Amino acid sequence: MPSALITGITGQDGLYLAELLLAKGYDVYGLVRGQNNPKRALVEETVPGVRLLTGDLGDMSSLLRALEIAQPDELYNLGAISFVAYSWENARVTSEVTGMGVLNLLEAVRLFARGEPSRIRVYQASSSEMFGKVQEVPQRESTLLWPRSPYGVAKVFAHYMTINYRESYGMHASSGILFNHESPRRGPEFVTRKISIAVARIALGLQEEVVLGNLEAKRDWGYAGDYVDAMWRMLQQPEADDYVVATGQTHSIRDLLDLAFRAVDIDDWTPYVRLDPAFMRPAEVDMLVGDPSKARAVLGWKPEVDFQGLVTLMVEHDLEEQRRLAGR
Ligand code: NAP
Ligand code: F7E
Repeated sequence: MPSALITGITGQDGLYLAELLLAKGYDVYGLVRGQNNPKRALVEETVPGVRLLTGDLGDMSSLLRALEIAQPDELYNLGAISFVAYSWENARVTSEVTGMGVLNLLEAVRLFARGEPSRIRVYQASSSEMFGKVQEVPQRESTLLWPRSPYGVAKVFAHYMTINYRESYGMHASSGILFNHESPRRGPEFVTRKISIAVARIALGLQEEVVLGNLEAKRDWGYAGDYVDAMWRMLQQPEADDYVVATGQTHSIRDLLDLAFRAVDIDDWTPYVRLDPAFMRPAEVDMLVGDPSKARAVLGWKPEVDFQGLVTLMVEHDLEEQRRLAGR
């Protein structure tokens, strides 16, 4: 039975990936940080087959200990400070976790693998935020990186460090350059889930408006359940490599609002949306759209859920959840 270790198990992707690997018969270990992490219970409830280990990307000895216990064939590094807006206010800690944390992990694998560096296959969660001020449309693996936030800069560092460990030590380390992917498990700070929760609550009469920032930005949004499958496929390849994972379609926040409100039969959302500059970013990534043709050709991967399906899925989930929370 292959063994896999997932960092970031308490996050959106960690849960979907754990479900996928358990269904494939893996022994799955998950790294949880903190002495009393409130999300631990959610992981235990959602994926009870996962064995949880304590550790932090900032603490290399905890990573070495996790490797010792899990003896993984595959290591998925999903752990990060991942909220772009937060990264300006907390640039140093974002750089330490999202950037230097990856160096800690690669170094831990190199030391642990003792002269056999390709024995553990490594996945690094790179991001479309690395393209930032885009130099090419659509963005592909070879597009010049131009990050626009401390988060994006930290991800670029981690991305090139992953490539460097592959080239320097022969590690089987792959980077998935994933474009935005969402789900009912998305944190409520991200715009898709903020909107799906607000729309559900507005439809149920529990909330009057949603307060947002820039409605013009465009993202290539896919479904997280589809994207974790691409991560697994990358680690099944004989050679490690980097892949863009995206739908190839882009939509604005306005398009997202259209679909989300339409899902609760509201055609004109303008009375329910207020703009506040507090949600604008010091530098914006205006337009992202990925070219996933390499992932399709080499990995045989393609997304199953389209944008409309994704938004409907999220709003329907939040209608049910908000009804339950309101005791209806
Ligand atoms: P997420 O929900 O924010 O999860 C992030 C995970 O990282 C959480 O489990 C968090 O644990 C963990 N973490 C934070 N600080 C840590 C530390 N010091 N040591 C160990 N773990 C730590 O993110 P996601 O959406 O699942 O994304 C997974 C990965 O893909 C992240 O690296 C993200 O940057 C990247 N990514 C995401 C997207 C996307 O659209 N979702 C796109 C491209 C790349 P706590 O629960 O303890 O905070
Ligand atoms: O913002 C705009 C905001 O926070 C999307 C992370 O998973 O994907 C994610 O990063 C857009 C931006 O995600 C609000 O200005 C408007 O243009 O949902 P988001 P993100 O920044 O794209 C990438 C690929 C990652 O790697 C990251 O880890 O929406 N926007 N009004 C807003 N955004 C938020 N959060 N809140 C608003 O009120």
